[in-house]
Amino acid sequence: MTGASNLRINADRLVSRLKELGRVGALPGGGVCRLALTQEDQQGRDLVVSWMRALGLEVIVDDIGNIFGRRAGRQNIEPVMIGSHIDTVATGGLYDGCLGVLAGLEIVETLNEAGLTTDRPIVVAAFTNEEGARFAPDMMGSLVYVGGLAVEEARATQGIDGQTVGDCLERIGYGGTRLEGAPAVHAYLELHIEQGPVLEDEDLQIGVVEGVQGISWQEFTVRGRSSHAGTTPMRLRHDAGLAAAQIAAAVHAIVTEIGGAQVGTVGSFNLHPNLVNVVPETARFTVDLRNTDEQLLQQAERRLAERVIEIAARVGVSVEVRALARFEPVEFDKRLVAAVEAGANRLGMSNRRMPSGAGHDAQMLARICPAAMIFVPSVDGISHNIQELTHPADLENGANLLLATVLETARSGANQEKQ
Ligand code: HGY
Ligand code: MN
Ligand code: MN
Repeated sequence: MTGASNLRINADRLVSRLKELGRVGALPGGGVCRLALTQEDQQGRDLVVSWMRALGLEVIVDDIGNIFGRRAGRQNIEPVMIGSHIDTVATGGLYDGCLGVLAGLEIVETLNEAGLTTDRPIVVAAFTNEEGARFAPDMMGSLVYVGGLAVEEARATQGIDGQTVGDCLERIGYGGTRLEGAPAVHAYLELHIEQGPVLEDEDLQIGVVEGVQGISWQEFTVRGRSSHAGTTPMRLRHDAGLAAAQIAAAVHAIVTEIGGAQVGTVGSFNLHPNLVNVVPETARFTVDLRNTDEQLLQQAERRLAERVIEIAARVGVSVEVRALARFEPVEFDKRLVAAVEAGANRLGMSNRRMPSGAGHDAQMLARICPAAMIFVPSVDGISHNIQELTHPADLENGANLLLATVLETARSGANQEKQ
């Protein structure tokens, strides 16, 4: 394809779409709350679908609400998919997930303007409930898409507010339809903000992501006995709050002892009846453990289970554990990772190979096709925070590298040989 290698995206247009989408669910003090399958998510979905239609894409919604915008290729063969998500956590930013989807739309618009048709079709995907903050597990939509979770089970999932995925999908009008046959994707590419400090610390423009670390999400319910905070001697208490706090401290101790890439987070923590003068009857909290090494992640889970038994016996409470998500580490396709790296070098973008600390839809697509990711720097390394920021120049670099990689990957076999 002549001229394709000089093609560049329109950065102002990309930034303006990110800002426009960011106004859906905007929080008064800045940042975005567009939890999966809420009214705000519906508005965000409607906006993205309207952009897809305006770009001439064929829009398809599957039965877990995944949205696909398809641009025909010269040949009707397996497409190159560009994807991510547009749902956010409750204190989210403009870029997490949205950058990947809107960069896909920007690439389509750039190709439309240039009158370029790729050999392979191009599909831009916005997967349902990547965050998992309202409905566990995370990456739910892409996990269903690749056959890792039955759609019926996913739609029956109850969220933290008691509503089910299925009811919410129908309510927002994205119940979609079951796609015929198994998904056929030639390759999957995802542009995402790093959400960590590495690229900024090393003053690098691009992260060439080699894979995603393992994730273990568990919910603990501690049952004790509520009693009067003033009259109940310490020796007679069954304090669910005390046990939960000791388990949370044990998470930190275990993670510190394992060290290396191990991380652990107690992110949600609720007591009942949660009153100043009542010894807590129940405590419900979550533990997020992650490691690039599956054996060490299992070791962290095992050690935590042992500590829970000890603490429960000592405090005189019972503890129930529910698995919310469990994904082993994933390695991306070596050839596609090398293509991303070669593209960054060709475009003169400083880069390094690295793992992803966060979960992404790409780790699910890797189950059915070659997948790879491109990271761009996060200012102060923060995300899942209303201060989340990535500079326009970095957004532009990431989208241009994504464009170059898509153009290369969307060549059919014959043309690739001509390369
Ligand atoms: O939790 C994660 O890593 C992602 O944001 N869902
Ligand atoms: Mn994300
Ligand atoms: Mn996220």
